[in-house]
Amino acid sequence: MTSIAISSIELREIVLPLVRPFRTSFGEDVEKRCVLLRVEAGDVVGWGECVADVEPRYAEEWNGGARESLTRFLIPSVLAGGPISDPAQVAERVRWVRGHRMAKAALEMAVLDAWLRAGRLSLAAFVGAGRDPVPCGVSVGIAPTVEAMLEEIQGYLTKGYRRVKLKIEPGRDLEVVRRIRAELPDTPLSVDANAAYTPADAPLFQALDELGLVMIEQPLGHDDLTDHARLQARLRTPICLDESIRNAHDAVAAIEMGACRVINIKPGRVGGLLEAKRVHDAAREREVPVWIGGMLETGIARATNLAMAGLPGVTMPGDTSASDRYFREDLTDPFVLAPDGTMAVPAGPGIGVEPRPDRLAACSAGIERVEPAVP
Ligand code: NPQ
Ligand code: MG
Repeated sequence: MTSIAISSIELREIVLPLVRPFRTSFGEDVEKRCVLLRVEAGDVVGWGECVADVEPRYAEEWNGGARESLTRFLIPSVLAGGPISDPAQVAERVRWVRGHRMAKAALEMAVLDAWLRAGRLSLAAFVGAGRDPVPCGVSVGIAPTVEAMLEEIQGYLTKGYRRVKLKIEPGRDLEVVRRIRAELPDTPLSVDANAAYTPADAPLFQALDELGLVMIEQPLGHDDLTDHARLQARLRTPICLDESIRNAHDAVAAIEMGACRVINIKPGRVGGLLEAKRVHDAAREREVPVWIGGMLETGIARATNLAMAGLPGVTMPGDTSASDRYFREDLTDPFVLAPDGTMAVPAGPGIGVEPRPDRLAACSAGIERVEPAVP
């Protein structure tokens, strides 16, 4: 069995400008800023990306907090445990830390990448993801006018994207979606509210229920299941939960109480790739379709999302869009959409990609290194 001894873990912040501002019900981003990890172990290097944002809007975590929890608690705990012979050891060694799932996921990704590279195994093969290429969808931010959104959507449809997700917020919902649906009667369309509504908004969702949407994503509270169950009982359109699903236990509870009929899996949100696989397995056992979400990842975490999208229970196109949906230049070689709306799953060892040295140099800020304590 492969075993790796970690000699150092480096953190840095990556800054990538977005091709256009991305607006959701929780805020607007004009650039992507994230913590990137580099694990060195013998002659292999592993990469991990944290999906936290600059501010704790989508979730409780944020870049500054992730960095602090990694350097103070998570990395020292993993290093203190000695060599890694099984990637599950990462989650075990940081279990004493409550929460901080995005930071934990980044660390697990980096160690897993190094471990897989040492064993010459791809992430897709390791998790049992056989589908390649995978169908891809796209998420459309809130724009000032419906015309602007339609023009953006037409560009994505021309490129081949198989599903279009519209971000909604109070005041920019029913009329916007109605007009877009009228222009695109046959396009698979969904909406994502990012928890911007309350149970008092049930009439809005009943009106949206008439528009033939593939799903309504996270309409209610980020930490709620019961209100979603009550709303789902009144709708034909499946509710998809995103923010509310923090782990496989939540997924089982949500499915059993009827809070959703679809789950958006984001490995970073649930604490790592291994927990994401468990969410997938729990949903698949219960015949609930899942898809892989997106958080404007650089090519590093984009590669891992694509690998997970090849799992057998992933039966809907994800927010696994091409690099050029978000960046003029990615950190890695770009991920490119094929004309049929699919993307190839990286096949090389580990996550299958690495940052291009020139891009890493151009986009990095604040590098910091943590090494094992001398015994
Ligand atoms: C969602 N993503 O499904 C998220 C929300 C989101 C593609 O719609 C930095 C960190 C930027 C987290 C942008 C999409 C983010 C982010 C969007 C999460 O709800
Ligand atoms: Mg979402």
